[in-house]
Amino acid sequence: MRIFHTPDSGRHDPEHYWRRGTPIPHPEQAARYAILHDAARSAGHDLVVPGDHGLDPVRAVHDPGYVAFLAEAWARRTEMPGIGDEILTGVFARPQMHRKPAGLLGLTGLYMADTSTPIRAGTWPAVYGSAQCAVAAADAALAAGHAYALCRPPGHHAYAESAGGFCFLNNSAIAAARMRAAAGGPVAILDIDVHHGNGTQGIFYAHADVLTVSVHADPSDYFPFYAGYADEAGEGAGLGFNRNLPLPPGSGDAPWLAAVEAGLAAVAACRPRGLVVALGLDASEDDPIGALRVTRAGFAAAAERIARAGLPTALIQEGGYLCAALPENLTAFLGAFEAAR
Ligand code: SP5
Ligand code: ZN
Repeated sequence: MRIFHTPDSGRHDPEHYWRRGTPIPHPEQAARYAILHDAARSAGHDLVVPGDHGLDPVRAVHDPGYVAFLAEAWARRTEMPGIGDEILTGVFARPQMHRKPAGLLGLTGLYMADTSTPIRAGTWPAVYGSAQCAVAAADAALAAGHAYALCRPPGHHAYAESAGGFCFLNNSAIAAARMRAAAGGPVAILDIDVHHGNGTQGIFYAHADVLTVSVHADPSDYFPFYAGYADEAGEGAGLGFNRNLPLPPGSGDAPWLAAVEAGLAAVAACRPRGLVVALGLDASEDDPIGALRVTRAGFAAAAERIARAGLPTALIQEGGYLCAALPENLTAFLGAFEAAR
């Protein structure tokens, strides 16, 4: 498997995450990059640092003001008196109140959905490099059938104009838009991260040419809480082109694979030119913040079914947190995918 990665992924190093009033180690740690990279290399995959395609593929899905904020925030940090190692806010714009202010603190609350996305010295290079991996994987999937982007930080909770859920730029959406433009026709995204792909859904909600399908733990009492329900089907021209398949917490391989198969049936019905898989590995039974009980064999079975769809496929890394099973689940997925092609 051709794998796109960049050492810049290690430069975003959030330390803490506020959980119920207490700072705990941030789950989306820089070590994820090294662990996934080393596992892929040991398994014999072909690791490549992508070329630079600039910001045009990013601006194809993200608001230019938001992209400029991410790119420039660290250089503007002296606007926040007393700023420490990271830019973060405790004040947030609500939907009823979203004027764009001039200052950095107000902008941070406009462009962030929660406190999980601190901007530190190396955040932008990591975020930018992660998006470039997604672009390269989309191109390679169309040229050579399939590719994997080791994206870190992840992307699927990022909307066109907001960060959240450890995500800044929506790598899966960027890959899908890139494929749609290059292939000149509809594409599909199948998101199997344990969390609903709310940012991806939001970006394409009114679009008929990107089918978005997400298999995830029921958001009734789980992140991202405010989206991911089965009755969200798209709007306007996009009505019928969003599909949510929430599962009860604790669901294991059988219901999860049945949902993946239902998702693949929806993908096949729209006859896309390409497929993006938002490949979170946090549905694992061993994941520290997961809510489902998918085994390594379950991930391999999903990979086999996805490969058999026979579409040009860009696999985009999303969540999946530090545990012994994390690298094993990646190599099981990639190995089973290749074996089934
Ligand atoms: C890309 C992705 O998977 N984002 C997930 C965002 C989840 N946000 C809620 C995290 C709750 C963290 N709880 C930490 C408990 C550690 N024992
Ligand atoms: Zn996740």
